[in-house]
Amino acid sequence: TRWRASVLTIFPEMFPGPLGLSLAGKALEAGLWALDAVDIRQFAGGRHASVDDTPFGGGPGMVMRPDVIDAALEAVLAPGERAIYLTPRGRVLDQALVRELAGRPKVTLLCGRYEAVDQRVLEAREVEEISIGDYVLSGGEPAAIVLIDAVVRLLPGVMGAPEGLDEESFEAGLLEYPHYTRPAEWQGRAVPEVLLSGHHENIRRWRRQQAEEITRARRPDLWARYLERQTDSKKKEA
Ligand code: 6GU
Repeated sequence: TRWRASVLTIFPEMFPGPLGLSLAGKALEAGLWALDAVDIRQFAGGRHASVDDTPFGGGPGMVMRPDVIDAALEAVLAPGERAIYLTPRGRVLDQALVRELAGRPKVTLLCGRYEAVDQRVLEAREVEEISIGDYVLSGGEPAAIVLIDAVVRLLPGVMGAPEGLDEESFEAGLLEYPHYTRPAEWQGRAVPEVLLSGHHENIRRWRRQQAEEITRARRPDLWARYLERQTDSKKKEA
């Protein structure tokens, strides 16, 4: 096993969920990664003891108790290890962060339910915070599944042949070029000529142009970063 995810949650039944199927599921069965879902309730002390309580200062929702979360983290973290709390307040996940997480031997993901986790345990345990984007989920579990899926597809042996130098993919900082399969004409729509030409250099150039055009039109933010990267690598060559 090259990589492990430990997930702290009050809904351990949500795991592996979709991660048990398809690419991630096959890799899980093959032992290329490992998953444990740990029920936070185990650490609540007593059958009816609760994981959450009302917020000091009033207001809606509930807050996860620091003592319960601390006991759960104490049980799963090796000395010196840190946990990741999934929250819209966190650093927004991108492919660079996914690569970094894939390079670690393990991640411990804390999923909050209710509104929040008591701030003191986040500080005392120096918990990292990661968000999967600017919208609000009802809990961290779907975010944990997204993060794990993004990491697992990068693990050695999971995707089959790695995509060359990833020239035409998101790894290069571009959106995907358009794809086509049979039939060559469908509902009066033809596949672009160049793709039927067998001219691999022209095909590569066409795909790159398409990827650049789509990125420029749809994601000016990615396009600006891509142009910067191109200029940087030209500078290094010189
Ligand atoms: Cl990581 N958690 C929750 N609850 N909502 C989110 C999120 C995480 N990322 C975006 N929205």
